Amino acid sequence: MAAQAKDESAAISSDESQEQEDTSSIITALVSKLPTRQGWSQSYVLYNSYWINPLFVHGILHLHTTFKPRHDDIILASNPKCGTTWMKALAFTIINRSRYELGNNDHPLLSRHPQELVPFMETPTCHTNGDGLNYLEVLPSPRLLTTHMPLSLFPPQLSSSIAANGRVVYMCREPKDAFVSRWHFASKFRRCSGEHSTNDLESALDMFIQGFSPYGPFWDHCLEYWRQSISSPDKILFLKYEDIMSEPVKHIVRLATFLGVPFSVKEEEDGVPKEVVRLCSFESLSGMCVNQLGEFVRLQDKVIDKSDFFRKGVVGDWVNHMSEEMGRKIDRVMEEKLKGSGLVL
Ligand code: PAP
Repeated sequence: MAAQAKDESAAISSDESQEQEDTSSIITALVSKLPTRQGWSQSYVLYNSYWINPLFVHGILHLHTTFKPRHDDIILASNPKCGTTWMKALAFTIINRSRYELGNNDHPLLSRHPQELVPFMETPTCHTNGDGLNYLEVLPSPRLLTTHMPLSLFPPQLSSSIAANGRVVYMCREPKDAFVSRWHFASKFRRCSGEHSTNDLESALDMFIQGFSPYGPFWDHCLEYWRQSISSPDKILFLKYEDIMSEPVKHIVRLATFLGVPFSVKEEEDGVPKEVVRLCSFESLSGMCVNQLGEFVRLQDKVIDKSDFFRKGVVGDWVNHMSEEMGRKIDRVMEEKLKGSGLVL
């Protein structure tokens, strides 16, 4: 009996891996036909009106076919360089505060980079060692998941689940600061071979205002989430990097309430929200050894130092890199694109 069950399970898993390979070949063929453009140290394809690295498009389409949402999933979404690392640390700490007490030496933030604590949903399948979406399935509930996908690219099964009972937190940032942050990050990307290549700031600016940036156009990405947050405020919380910076405790309290784990009166009296803010601050995280040493290999052959997710962490740093006229170029395009939406960035 045991031998028969083993044979059957081997046959099923071989069927499954054949199916996975077939899906993968279909996706690869589809992605190879998309318009391609080089920039930001990588190549991008235009998929559903968004410029996305082809490996991430692969990851997104894979999610469409195999992702199994759970009713209590929490999705942390953002345009790249808008404060994802910060949001990962905050949401993780808030959700797990009864399991991992703040101030304890074994708090996971002390031993793992926030990027590792909360997985990225559209991780290319080439990074999952042939394990498909197992890295998401093994997570305990409620799962905290991050994505840079625009809302319109969410797998339909995830959209239905969110419409029923899910929660999405969207982190937005002033575009000039997000642009400068991305430009620095792209210049840090290097191949395993050590080769560097990046665009100068002026050319990067031209690309950005044409809508060609990673997961861009930047404005369409923000607008999709903004509109949905207005129509379904109980499902989508729209946060701005600058607002959290200026009134962190107020927004952390709001975030905890939205996530379904509000701070009790006692916790507020004991200063727990303040302690969350402190632990997850730029100064605190960037000073930890775990975030200063080591590197991540991304997108097959690109390497990025763990410390590169912590550069300056301030509001308005764009003035140190761009002229006023360059800044006005971004302001003008944002004003035009956001007109009438009620969203001001
Ligand atoms: P990602 O989209 O690749 O995940 P993301 O974390 O969104 O990156 O962006 C990094 C930016 O957030 C950096 O901004 P800067 O280049 O303008 O400095 C980084 O410094 C900033 N950042 C990281 N952690 C924090 C934090 N705890 N508080 C505030 N800003 C932070």
